[in-house]
Amino acid sequence: MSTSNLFKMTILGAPGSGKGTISSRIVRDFGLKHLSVGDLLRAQVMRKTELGLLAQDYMSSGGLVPDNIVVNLVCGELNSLSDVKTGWLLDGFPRTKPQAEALQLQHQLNSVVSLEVPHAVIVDRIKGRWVHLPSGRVYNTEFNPPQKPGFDDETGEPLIQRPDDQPEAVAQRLLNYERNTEPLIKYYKNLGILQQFHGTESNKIWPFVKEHLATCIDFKK
Ligand code: G5P
Ligand code: MG
Repeated sequence: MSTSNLFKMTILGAPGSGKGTISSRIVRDFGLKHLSVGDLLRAQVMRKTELGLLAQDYMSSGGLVPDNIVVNLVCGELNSLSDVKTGWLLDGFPRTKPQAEALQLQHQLNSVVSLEVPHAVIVDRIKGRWVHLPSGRVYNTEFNPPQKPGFDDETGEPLIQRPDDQPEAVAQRLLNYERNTEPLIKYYKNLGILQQFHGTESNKIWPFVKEHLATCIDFKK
């Protein structure tokens, strides 16, 4: 299939707004290929690649990795995708207007979903987050706890808390989001492809996201 027939979307939202949680449901119900930029970066950090060593300090302090590095990483991944049948879903990219413009030059998105969750709700959630680093699977001690506390359901491997989930880094990440989000939202509003979903619980937001995507993803492909 030529890439122009693929459904191309991104999910935006503050740190902890539920991008990963909603993405896993989109993958389950619509079969899109999921690319989480945070997961891609964490994999590079874990493997101690040149890019990982460069990104590490920005990430652990809650800062943004420079645009050119992230754009090259994402566009490289998108251009090397194979066996994608329906389309792809970016999670956490773009985060700045220059990233959005660089993406637009190579790939025109069909839909941009933005999760609008109050920051006070987010701060509480992040305290209880545990992740399985190799797969990116995310748990929460209250919302979706693992079957055995501290261990991944599928592999039985230990879960960790992300270094950037420390309160100071979370505050920095939320601040960055505030700073960058307005021009980004405006950019996609002007393109006419933005859909915003407000709420405090992923389970209540999800049916609306699903309904929206069902109207725009062509299952006949
Ligand atoms: P990431 O990894 O993309 P963030 O900060 O954008 O990190 P994050 O933290 O991964 O986003 P999320 O995916 O939006 O959050 O949220 P989630 O993991 O699904 O949910 C958060 C927690 O809440 C989980 O424990 C989940 O189980 C729980 N939860 C979900 N819904 C509910 C609910 O309804 N109720 C309750 N109680 N709990 C719920 O990026 C990391 C870093 O990488 C760099 C940056 O340094 C960034 O900080 N980076 C980039 N840098 C530059 N440009 C880019 N484009 C970059 N992308 C990443
Ligand atoms: Mg995430």
